[in-house]
Amino acid sequence: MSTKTNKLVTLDEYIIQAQNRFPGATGELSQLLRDIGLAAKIISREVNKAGITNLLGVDGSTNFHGESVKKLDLFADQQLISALDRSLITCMVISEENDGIVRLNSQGGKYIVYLDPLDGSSNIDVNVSIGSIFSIYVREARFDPKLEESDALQPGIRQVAAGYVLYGSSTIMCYTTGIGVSAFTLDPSIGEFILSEDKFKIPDHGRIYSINEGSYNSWDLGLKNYIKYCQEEDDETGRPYSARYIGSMVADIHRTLVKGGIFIYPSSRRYPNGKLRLMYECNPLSFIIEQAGGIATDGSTRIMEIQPKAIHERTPIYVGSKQNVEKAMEYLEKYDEVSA
Ligand code: AHM
Ligand code: MG
Repeated sequence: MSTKTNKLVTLDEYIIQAQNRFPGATGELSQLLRDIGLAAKIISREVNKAGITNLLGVDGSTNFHGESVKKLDLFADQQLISALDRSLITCMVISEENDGIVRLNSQGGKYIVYLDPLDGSSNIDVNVSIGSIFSIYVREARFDPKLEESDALQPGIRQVAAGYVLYGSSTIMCYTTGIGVSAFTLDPSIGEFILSEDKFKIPDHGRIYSINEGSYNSWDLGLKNYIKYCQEEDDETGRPYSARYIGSMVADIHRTLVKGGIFIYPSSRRYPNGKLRLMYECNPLSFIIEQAGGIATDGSTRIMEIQPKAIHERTPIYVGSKQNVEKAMEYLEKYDEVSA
């Protein structure tokens, strides 16, 4: 259940009110969140008119992961990075679209920001929801002039804020600074994000499972049996559960947050370490889900406690409502023992 609000509060007002609750706050994190909010509005505008302005489709190049780059991916990347560069409080950005770290003009800036500028980009051409994801850390060696990639290799529990923007039937920005989750819906008529949910809570149990079942044959036995469990009939737990899979992690996580259930991207033959990226997909969305009362694990370790070794590393993920994820873990453990 979430708390509905009646009073109209904009994202900027909300961020400033939240900052005022902490007398020592410098306002830098608030500024950073407002910068992301502004970039999100610009990206949302382009997403909505992409078909008209010919931003749909590939730009002809491939990014360093070997994936074809969509024009909107590049646009979103540029918008977010230049918004963060403008206010001179972020020293570096790590983005799915860039191989190494991106050093910004303020090398002494306090924050390190991870970005997936446009997640789910294979859905762009078919007019299905896509999203942007961000994850924010403080640079620990702040006064060391040498900015290194290793400065960014911090576990998810050190995130000071994280969130996503979902470009769906409406544009929603959802973020946490570690004291609950708030969501804002963009009102295009006034160009403002308006607070729509405060203290977002994920249901403890949901009746939806979300996974790409095309890889079924290469899953571990525990996962195969858990999915079979989801499909069995049982009135008490409301099974069979419904299967829903959009193929945009932001959209699948947003639905999971609202309706409950479980989202899984496991390891498979094609993706032995899972497909999704630890630092700019799994950590930020796990932070949101945990702050809403849910769980996120790689199958044995809490996602946010994984010590990263590389900025673009991947991880399997099981995330969502507490009861659903716990049940999935029971199956993984049970069949792990059997095969041991
Ligand atoms: P992307 O960042 O290149 O768009 O890839 C990530 C996306 C996620 O949004 C989504 O959960 C996943 O890839 C879907 O992958 P698949 O098509 O293998 O199910
Ligand atoms: Mg992505």
